[in-house]
Amino acid sequence: GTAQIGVTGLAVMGRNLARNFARNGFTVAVHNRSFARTQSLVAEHGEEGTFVPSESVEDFVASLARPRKIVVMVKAGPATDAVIDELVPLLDEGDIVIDAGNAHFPDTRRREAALREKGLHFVGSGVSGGEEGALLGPSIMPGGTRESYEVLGPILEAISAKVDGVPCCTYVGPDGAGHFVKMVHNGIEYADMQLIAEAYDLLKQGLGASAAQIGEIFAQWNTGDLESFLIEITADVLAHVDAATGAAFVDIVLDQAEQKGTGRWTVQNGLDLGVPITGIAEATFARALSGSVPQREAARAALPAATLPWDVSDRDAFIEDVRQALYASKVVAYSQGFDQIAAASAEFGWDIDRGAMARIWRGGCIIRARFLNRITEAYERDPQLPLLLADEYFTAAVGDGLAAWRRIVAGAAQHGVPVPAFSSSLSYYDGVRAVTLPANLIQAQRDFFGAHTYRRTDRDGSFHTQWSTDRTEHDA
Ligand code: NBP
Repeated sequence: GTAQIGVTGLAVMGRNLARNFARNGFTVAVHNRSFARTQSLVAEHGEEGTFVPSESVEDFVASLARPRKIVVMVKAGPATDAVIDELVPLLDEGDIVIDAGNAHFPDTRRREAALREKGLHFVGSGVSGGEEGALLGPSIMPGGTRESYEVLGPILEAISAKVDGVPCCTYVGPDGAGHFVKMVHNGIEYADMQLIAEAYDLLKQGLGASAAQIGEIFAQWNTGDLESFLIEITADVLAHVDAATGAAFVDIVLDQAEQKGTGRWTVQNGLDLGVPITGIAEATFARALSGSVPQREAARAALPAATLPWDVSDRDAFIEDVRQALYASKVVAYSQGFDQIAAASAEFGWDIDRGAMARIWRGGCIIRARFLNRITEAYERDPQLPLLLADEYFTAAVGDGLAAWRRIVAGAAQHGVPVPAFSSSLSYYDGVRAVTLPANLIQAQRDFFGAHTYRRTDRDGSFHTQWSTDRTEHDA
């Protein structure tokens, strides 16, 4: 065969990826379980490049040049395993199978190990940016062997988004590293969206501003430090008018957020690794709260507000406070996400370059933003940076907004505006910078009821106090 790359699974994502390869001059072998999709792709877009359609998996595999490079873009889960099982007996040593779907990284680790035993390369690759990204240039996060990236990298980089001429695609790390990083990307996306939603709510409740007015504020913010795809689309959405009613579009959208599960995976992993990703967790729980309809109905009827007055007479100062609080909270949420990447990298031996991850997220994905350059620069200054917040740029940026951040979180609490992501980010900031935390008391309690032992501030070792008898201390 002569095709340079193959794509199997031609629903919206696979179809657009295949077109992207073809438009970039690659000869693309295309296949789908039901042949009709393959036929419609070639019929509708055949003129965009060179497609080699096959009805059977055997013909599809045979149409590819070796080492074969096959992108699997089917429904995540059992469908992915089914396709891999069908492909594997037809492949030869050194061939590369790329799962570009939204796999959970433990599945990717399992699949990579199984294919490695058979002499095949398995590349679990995060692909962000949805349908449009797949067609016009996604952010691509491939894991697997370095050897496979040498062959595959140039092809993936060619179809990826570019920012300042730099591809939004780089080798992430072994086995599940690519899908892991994609998962954290989605978790950060949850946090970023929640923070923006809280800022919107503060402006709405604090100023009584209309959706259109708030949209103008976001459009203004998009010209500064906050410049990002999510802020841009927020301004756009807020300006949109519902055709049926003439009302602001957001005002007719039901306030119950849904989720497909990557936020939950990210939070579960944060718990597994013991990394406090409070921004992502609060964002995920905030969606759950919004969807807890019986609870909200019961609470709405029964719980008093007992709010205190909140002086927002200076509108411009208030808007600037919200902006600064949003930026500071956002820095915390990203800092936590990068901590999670560092922790997983250490746990699984992935050696992930965090600065490079920020670089490939600058384009082609939902969290794309100019701000990510600052993260890349921070990790260039210190690749081992223990905390993004401790980098000089971020310390200064958050420090500048600290008073505003405190005013907003305190004001929201007084006025009864829920700001779980703003306030947990501020609490994290105060917790991580605290000289002492009340964990001394936690340890004392644990020793009291469970003989879990404690360490002392004045000498090394582990100790236990005989709480129920004479309260003498013993080495543990
Ligand atoms: P879907 O997730 O809707 O899957 C449909 C595709 O899977 C079709 O090609 C279908 O074939 C194939 N398929 C199924 Br279902 N079961 C199969 C089986 N047992 N054997 C072979 N093929 C099977 O497609 P999508 O929305 O294009 O998404 C593809 C992947 O990309 C998913 O993992 C998804 O999570 C991910 N995704 C990512 C983004 C993003 O922003 N990164 C956005 C959307 C989706 P058929 O045509 O014969 O039914």
